[in-house]
Amino acid sequence: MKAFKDLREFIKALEADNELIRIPAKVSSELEIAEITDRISKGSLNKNKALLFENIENYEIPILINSMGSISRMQKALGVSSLDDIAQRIEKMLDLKTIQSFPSKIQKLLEIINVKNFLPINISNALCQEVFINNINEAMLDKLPILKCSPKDAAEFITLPIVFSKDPISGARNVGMYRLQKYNNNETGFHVHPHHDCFKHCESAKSLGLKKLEIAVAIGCDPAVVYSATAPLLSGIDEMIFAGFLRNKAVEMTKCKTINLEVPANAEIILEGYVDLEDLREEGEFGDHTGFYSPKDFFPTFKITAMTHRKNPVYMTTIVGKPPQEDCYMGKATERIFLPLLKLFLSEILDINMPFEGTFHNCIIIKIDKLYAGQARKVINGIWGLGQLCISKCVIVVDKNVNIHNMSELAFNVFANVDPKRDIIITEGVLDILDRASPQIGYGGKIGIDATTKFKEEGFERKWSEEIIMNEEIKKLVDSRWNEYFFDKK
Ligand SMILES: Cc1cc2nc3c(=O)[nH]c(=O)nc-3n(C[C@H](O)[C@H](O)[C@H](O)COP(=O)(O)O)c2cc1C
Ligand SMILES: [Mn+2]
Repeated sequence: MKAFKDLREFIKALEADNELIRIPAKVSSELEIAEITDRISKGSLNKNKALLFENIENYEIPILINSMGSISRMQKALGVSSLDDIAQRIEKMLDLKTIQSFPSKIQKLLEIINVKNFLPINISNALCQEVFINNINEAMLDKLPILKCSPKDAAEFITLPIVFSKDPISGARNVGMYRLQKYNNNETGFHVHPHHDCFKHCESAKSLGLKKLEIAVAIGCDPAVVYSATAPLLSGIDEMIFAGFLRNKAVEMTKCKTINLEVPANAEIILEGYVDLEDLREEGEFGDHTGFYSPKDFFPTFKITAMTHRKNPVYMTTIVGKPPQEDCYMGKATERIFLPLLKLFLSEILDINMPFEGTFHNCIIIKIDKLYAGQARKVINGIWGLGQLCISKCVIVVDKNVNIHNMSELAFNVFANVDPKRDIIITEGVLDILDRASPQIGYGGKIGIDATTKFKEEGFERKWSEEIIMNEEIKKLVDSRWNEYFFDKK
């Protein structure tokens, strides 16, 4: 693939492929843009396109939104013609078939991830520092057309921030995406979930007796960098190396002006500052990607000490609300890209599908090559213990003959194959903190559904009745004569 140098090259590519609409009409960043984008995301006018709002009421900076909000734009963002291409690249590198032992696979994985070519390169004279503001009395956040997405949102939220931090103990970098609620010109909320990596950095800082954790936030980067901040990498793996791997070219970084962190050199906007770990403030409500408002809660405060940006920056953002919206397609990319890594841990998995309606953590459908009794249960329990998948609420496992991307075929198989008394696992454990139904935040009931063929050892003594499948030669015959039956009639 050809790596995009920056967001502007991506915008040009989208425009060249008729994937972007410019909107010169004056619009408000308060709800109006959210409503327009939501309609476009959901296919209004049959035009799900990236939108570039050029004229925002009260602001000079334009807004790019929905730029990765379809499968084709997500593929373009990552420079592939199919999201499975990246999985195949990973699979080939992992050489899963020839390396048999699990430790050697992990060793190989680490080698790949540390490949020299993908290590970020540090440069000076970075474009992201063309303009430098280090006086909090000058406009910083007040310059940015930050969106209010839903009517009951507590304030405006930066929804696509790429947050850089280093573990104060190990020095390892992490890059994650954690929303920022604007409190004023230079302060925001810092909404990082406890199971995410920057939370661990905050905890390391506290354990050293520190009251602050330096962070830098980039807004608007080349899309591989933006996507990498959302990818569920193993803790300790640098997302910028992963971005380098995705774009097949190292990410250029530069030292921040006022803090000890590096940021992507070609970013549109950079916020430099620190999380005040002792200044906890109310954050939320916020209309979340679940389709519901997440309640208020207390989070530490991000205090901005300096801001840098390119001349004429573009503010890249997204809306978060009822699916399908842009984040669904970022999630689909993750589903496809991470499949080979999932297979490292649970090798019987052939494919997975996290339908948009399940907003990722609520429903995961898995197809396996079942060879022995209890294997579906092994996979269900495995998923509940694996990385960010541990928050999955409902896990459904089916046999290898089912197309799990066809919901009708899936439902047919699940309804037909399940004996509710025998095949349902109900347990409790970790859930997404955004789950609206769990009795406690982040903890509650979970369900596993084993819709695979049942074996004797699983208590099924009868013969498993055979599915009706037409002979291939008859299908071919009817295919070839189809027009004769129906269209040659006078
Ligand atoms: C648009 C968008 C918004 C997100 N907002 C948050 C957030 O506010 N807090 C959070 O902890 N995770 C949020 N996430 C999920 C994390 O970015 C994601 O799980 C990432 O892998 C975390 O990286 P980490 O494991 O390095 O912490 C968001 C993801 C997307 C795509
Ligand atoms: Mn991480």
